[in-house]
Amino acid sequence: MSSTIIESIYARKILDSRGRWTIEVDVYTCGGFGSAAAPSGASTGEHEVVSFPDGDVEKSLIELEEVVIPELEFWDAASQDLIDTLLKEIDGTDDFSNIGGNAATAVSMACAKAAANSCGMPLYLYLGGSMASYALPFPLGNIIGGGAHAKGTDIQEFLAIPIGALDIESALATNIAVHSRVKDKLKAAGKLAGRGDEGAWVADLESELALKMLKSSCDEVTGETGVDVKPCLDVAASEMWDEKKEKYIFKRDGRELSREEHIEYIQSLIDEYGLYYVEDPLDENDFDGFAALRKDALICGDDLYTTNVTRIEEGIKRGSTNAVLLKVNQIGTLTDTYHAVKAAIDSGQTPVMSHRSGETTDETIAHLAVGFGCPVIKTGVVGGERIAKLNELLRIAEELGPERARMAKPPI
Ligand code: 2PG
Ligand code: MG
Repeated sequence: MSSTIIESIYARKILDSRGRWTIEVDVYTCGGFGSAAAPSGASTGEHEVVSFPDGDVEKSLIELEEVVIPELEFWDAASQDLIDTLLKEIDGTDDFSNIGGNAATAVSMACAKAAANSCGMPLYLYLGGSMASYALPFPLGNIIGGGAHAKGTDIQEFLAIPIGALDIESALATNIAVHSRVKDKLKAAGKLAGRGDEGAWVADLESELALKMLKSSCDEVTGETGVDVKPCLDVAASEMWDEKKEKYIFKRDGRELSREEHIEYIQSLIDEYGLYYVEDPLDENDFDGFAALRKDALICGDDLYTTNVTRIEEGIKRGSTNAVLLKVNQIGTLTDTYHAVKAAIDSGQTPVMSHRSGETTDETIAHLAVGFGCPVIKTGVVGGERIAKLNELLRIAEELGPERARMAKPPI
């Protein structure tokens, strides 16, 4: 019997970094083993698949144990496409509302990991094939966090990307330096209000003042280390958009902006602060609003796309973005995530592999970023569930060796 044939599968609930339950799945094949856990979002997109049926992790577990697992025994873990199709067929809806997107995600990723392990390969190599270039992604790290993740700034994430780093070790060290420089500045200003869901600092500040602090910290660290590190934002603007008022509401700052004023404001932030990357600058249904922003920065769709090929194709057609965020549990399977990456790459968009705000110590996305050829990975700076992915990148670099472990080409 082939070594990738599934012998048994176990599903359990485990805690995520917010202390909420999620699902972990173990897959044993004749010749190997793979385990994966699904993360959870807080600022979830309207078009994402459902994480748990009726929000109930127990219901997902029952579906897994009574329906999915008995079906999958003796399937070939290497036939990812067929397994992912079967998961969708068993669920029978187009948003995984029966078995739950998190259950599907954990099964899908665990099967890939078990197949890779059975073939004696690391996951990135198994996914990428022998022709892949295996460049290391630039880590996009959350430095100040607010929005749906913490009671602080209106804008959800103020991030840094060490785009001048020549190796992954100095890339990680650069983000850490920015993270601690911002802490010093917030402390000195009496504005440090703790740490949020992703290990980012919570700042009792207006969004633009937080951005100023991030920018000056990036500039100082660049000056001291010689590694160019640039400020970035995840506006998560759907959380600010008030449908009735037709305004973007900055609650903490006490500002309300019309759609046109908001577009102008975001463009002015990009220009004034030299932003390298801006995620979800507008509401998740405003494809044309995204298109109005100049593309000399990376303009990335997260809630806009929800890792959904149909939505990505719509954005490409309308000129909405030049970057696509990828989260497996937004769409529920590894195969559909791969199709989303491919749709992005084929149309010249930059694929960005991403964590969720509620994470586990699962390290899979480090392999997905390298194996799928994503030049950027968004996965925080500190905290056990964040460094699980960052440390895996160090291990991958070590395995590739100094000759091959080079950083990706900067997307812009
Ligand atoms: C985001 C993510 C991760 P969440 O908006 O990009 O930072 O947050 O997982 O809460 O959707
Ligand atoms: Mg986002």
